[in-house]
Amino acid sequence: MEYFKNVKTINYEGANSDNPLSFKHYNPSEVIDGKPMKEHLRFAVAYWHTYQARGVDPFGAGTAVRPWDDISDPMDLAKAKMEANFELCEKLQVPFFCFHDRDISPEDKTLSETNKKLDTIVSYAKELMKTSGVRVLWGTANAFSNPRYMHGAATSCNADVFAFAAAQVKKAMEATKELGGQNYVFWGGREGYETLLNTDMKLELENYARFLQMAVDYAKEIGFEGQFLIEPKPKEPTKHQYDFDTATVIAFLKTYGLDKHFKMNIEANHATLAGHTFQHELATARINNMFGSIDANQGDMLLGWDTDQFPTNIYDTTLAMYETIKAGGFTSGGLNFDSKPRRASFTPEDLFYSHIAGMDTFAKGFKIAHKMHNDGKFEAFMKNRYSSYNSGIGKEIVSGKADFKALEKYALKIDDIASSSGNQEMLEGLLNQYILGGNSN
Ligand code: XUL
Ligand code: CO
Repeated sequence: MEYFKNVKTINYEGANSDNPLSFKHYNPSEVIDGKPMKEHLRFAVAYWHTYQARGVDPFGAGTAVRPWDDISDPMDLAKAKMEANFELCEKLQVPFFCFHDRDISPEDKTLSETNKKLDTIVSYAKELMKTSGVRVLWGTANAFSNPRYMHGAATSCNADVFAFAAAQVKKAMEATKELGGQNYVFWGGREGYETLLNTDMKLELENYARFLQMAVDYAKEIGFEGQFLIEPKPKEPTKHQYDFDTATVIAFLKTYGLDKHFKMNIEANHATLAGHTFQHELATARINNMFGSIDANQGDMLLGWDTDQFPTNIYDTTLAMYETIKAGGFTSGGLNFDSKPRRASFTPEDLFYSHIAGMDTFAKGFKIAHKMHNDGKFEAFMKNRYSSYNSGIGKEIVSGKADFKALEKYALKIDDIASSSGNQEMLEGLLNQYILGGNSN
């Protein structure tokens, strides 16, 4: 059955096309640096926003109109959504999707019943993969929606909840492996606290580390070779999330000897909630060799929560792709649209318009970033800015030869320190030249 009857395959029609159901910048087969764009960008659809979200907000009911609205049996509905998923991904030429266990299959009364249902849907998805090229970028477990997780999952005060979460993650890892998932994501749903008056932060963090170690051990046991990713977020749903930002997560992983098993899944809106730019979070992951994958979206600078809007800001996508290229590009990771159309964009077609806008913004950002990187102007500026470390006293500092006494001896002889300008506005103008077009573009 065809779910999105009003939409045919979305094709590249060029920057001047009037057809809203076409790509203006994303040309999947265009080869850049020896690789087609689809392999550089590795787009993915997020199951939860695309098929589960109804547009509910604290002031009103869902508004979404979806082709599966008349199906009431939970398993028929789950199957219909899986069919719709393959159709949407194929029509959008998106090669991957990402899912939580509870997105693709409903929860039942007991864990064993729930697991049986998940097995049925996983088999069905595998069946659909036989005739489709669409694959899984990553899977994860939803260990935050059910009321049992009110105090957290791995960081719950209740050991039974820890055990239940472990069982759920074990099963979600098996499902991800079964579906050929290239990564497995840990986003710390409710791993955090509301008040330190009732929270043993030390025990909770230690338990979280124990939990992740068990996941590492189990992956080895079952031969799951996908990359483990942690997705930082500073707040929401809890007041303080333990995986606050990339630097915090790296420190945590290093403290517990887990760092070699994980990379980062950086989400733009989580970065800005943490008071960082998207670029900052990506750069922090990159310089620590922990760049993994991206949850592509954008927040609203005037709102303090995770609005998960489709990314349409060309400056942000350009700088994100610049960091991605500097990190060597995606290996197992990709660009997952952890984004949802606004509540008033309620039609099935809006699912396509919104993905097209996001894909085009990233495709254009990638092309601009690729040119910036190839031209090397920013890199050359930066290299020159730090050139005092290439010789003389600078070289002695970075090679570890200099100590405080040697530096004092040197400093006592300095009469005048020559500074050079950081030229920030010149560089921002150059970035504009790349983005807006001009001699360099
Ligand atoms: C929540 C969020 C999650 C993760 C997966 O803010 O981003 O959807 O991406 O659990
Ligand atoms: Co996310």
